[in-house]
Amino acid sequence: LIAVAAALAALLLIAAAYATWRVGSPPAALLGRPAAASRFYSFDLVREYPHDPDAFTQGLLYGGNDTLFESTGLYHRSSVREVELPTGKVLVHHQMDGDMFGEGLTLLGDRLFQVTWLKNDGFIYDRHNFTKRKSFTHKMRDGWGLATDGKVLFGSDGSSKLYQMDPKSFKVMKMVTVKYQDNEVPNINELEYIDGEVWANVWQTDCIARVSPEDGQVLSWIFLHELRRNLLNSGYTNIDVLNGIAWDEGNRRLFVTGKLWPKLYEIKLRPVV
Ligand code: DDQ
Ligand code: CA
Repeated sequence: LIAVAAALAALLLIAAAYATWRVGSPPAALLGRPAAASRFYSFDLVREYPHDPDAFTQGLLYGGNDTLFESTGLYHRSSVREVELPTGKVLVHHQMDGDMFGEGLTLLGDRLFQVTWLKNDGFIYDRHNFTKRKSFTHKMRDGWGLATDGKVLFGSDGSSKLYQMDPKSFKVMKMVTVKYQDNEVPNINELEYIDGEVWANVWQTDCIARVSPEDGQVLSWIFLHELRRNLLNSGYTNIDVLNGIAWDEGNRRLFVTGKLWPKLYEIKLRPVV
C-alpha cells in the first residue's frame, strides 16, 4: 500500500510540475520581449464616483486637479465636457452639432483633440475655452479612440489597427495591427497611454487590452466583467458597454467607466495569473 501511495504521489508531483511548466512558458509570440508582470489582470475597487448616466462615454482622460475631460456620443446629444471627478458634476459642456457623433478625446498641451464616428472630421478645442475650436481631417477609416504620449496621437477606428499620427499634419507616422498571440483583435475603441503602453477598450467586451505601440502585441488583458455585472444587478439595466479609461499619471490613479454608466470607478489592477 505504501509503495502504491508513493508511486501515486510521485505521479501527481510530475503532473503538477508539467502543468506549471505548461502554464508558465510563454507562447512563441511573446518570447524575446521583456515579460509583462502578468498576462491577466482582475481589479480591486478603490473608490466609486457618480457619473452622468446620460453620458454615452466615448473619450475619457484626466485633466489634473480632480477633473476629467469627457467626450460623449449619439446624434443630437454629443458633447465635450469638463467634469468634476468627486461629484461627477459637469463643469463645462459643449454641445456638438446634431449630425456629429463624438468619439475619442485626448489632451496635448492645452489642446483637446476629438474624433467623430463614421467621419474623418475631428475637432481641436482650447482646454480652457471650448468655443475656441478648429477642425481637422485624418486618414483613419473613421474616428473611435484617441490618446497621446505627448508627441504623437494614437488613434483607433474600430478595426484592429492602432495608428500613430502627427498632431500637426495628421500624417500617419506608424500603424500596427493589434494581435493577441497570432489573432487580430478587432473593435479597438477608447484608448489611454500608460507607462509606454496603449490601453484599449475592446468594443462590446468587458476587457481592456494592454498593447505595445511598437508592434501591436497585446501584452496583457484586464477583465472588468464584475463592474458591469454589479451595475446590472443593482438595477441599472439601461447601461451600455464598458468604455472610457483615464490615467492620472501624477498620482497613478486609474479610472474606468462605460457608456450611460451611472458610476465611474477608480480601480487597482490585481494579477490573476
Ligand atoms: N462606437 O462607439 C463603437 C464607435 C460606435 C457606437 C455606436 C452605437 C450605436 C448607437 C446608435 C446609432 C444610431 C444611428
Ligand atoms: Ca482615454
